[in-house]
Amino acid sequence: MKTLIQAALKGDTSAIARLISLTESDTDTALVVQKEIFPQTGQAHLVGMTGPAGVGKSTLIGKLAASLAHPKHKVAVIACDPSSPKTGGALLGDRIRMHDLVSNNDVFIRSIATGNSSGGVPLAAFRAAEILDACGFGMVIIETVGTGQNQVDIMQAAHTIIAVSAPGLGDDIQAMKSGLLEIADIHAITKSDLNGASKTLMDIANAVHMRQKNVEKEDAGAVWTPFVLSVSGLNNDGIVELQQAIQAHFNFLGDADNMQNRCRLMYQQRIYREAIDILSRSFSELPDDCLSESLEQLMQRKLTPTQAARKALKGLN
Ligand SMILES: Nc1nc2c(ncn2[C@@H]2O[C@H](COP(=O)(O)OP(=O)(O)OP(=O)(O)O)[C@@H](O)[C@H]2O)c(=O)[nH]1
Ligand SMILES: [Mg+2]
Repeated sequence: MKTLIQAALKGDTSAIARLISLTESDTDTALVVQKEIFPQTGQAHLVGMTGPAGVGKSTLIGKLAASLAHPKHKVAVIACDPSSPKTGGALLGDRIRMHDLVSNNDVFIRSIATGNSSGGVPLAAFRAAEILDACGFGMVIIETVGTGQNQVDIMQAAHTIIAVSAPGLGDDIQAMKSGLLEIADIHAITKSDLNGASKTLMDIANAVHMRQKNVEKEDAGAVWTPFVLSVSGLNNDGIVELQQAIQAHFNFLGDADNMQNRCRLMYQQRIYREAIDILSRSFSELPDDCLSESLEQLMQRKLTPTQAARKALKGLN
């Protein structure tokens, strides 16, 4: 394991890929790896890209990563994929959409199955991002499909959040409806080549403006004003402006303790996620007969379900 970690830290991409696979499925291995690599993390800019399914996230990331990556600033992409890890189909699909990247030595792409994770960003993706950060990637872009509650997940995984919208998805102000307004540092309205793109852009810009007035009233500290940009992954339009917006947000985080505050919030949630993971694993490893006594008592109405659960938790080590 030590040799593998050393190779990964030197930038060997097959060692990095292997390390991510090993930590994806095994918490004990993840812990061994974490102990070695965690002290070297904290250098990468973590960028979250979220938005409805099929909105154009992967296509945009393909263009963005291709224009940002160079030998001294390597870019990694983690696509959180709701499909089964066994099919491999989605990874292939993403690779096709990110075709500009496949032969780019300065870009690393990895798909991670969300499995039955409650949120849009599985724990394995947090761990993969950490490995990539320690292994010298200057930027790690995490793609996730945002649907309601799990949109908040991306806040815990990234410093800068890009919300992607597009015209023609059935709702003019999708961003506002789906809660993206609350979390986005940058709004990218993609498919600017399609009809209706300028209306979607205007709707979102208005919604951001309205929200910003309230935020500024409530918050006495430094306030970030979200960028609202028109882009097209297909035509490569607005990619430079998107790059500049990402850099501007990174600069904002570099000032006045903003980064520290953001990281503290991220790690607070991370501890919570790790704790839930430990608990649910320990619970699933409990032998059946461990619960049988409580189960009988519950059936006879001598124990409530909450009491039974508390008793089971006490039995965990
Ligand atoms: N016209 C147009 N089509 C686009 C653009 N960007 C992406 N598409 C198309 O939209 C479809 C979905 O693109 P993806 O990049 O896979 O979208 P996604 O948000 O990553 O999709 P999921 O990962 O499945 O949620 C594909 O058919 C793309 O070719 C664009 O800028 N203009
Ligand atoms: Mg995608």
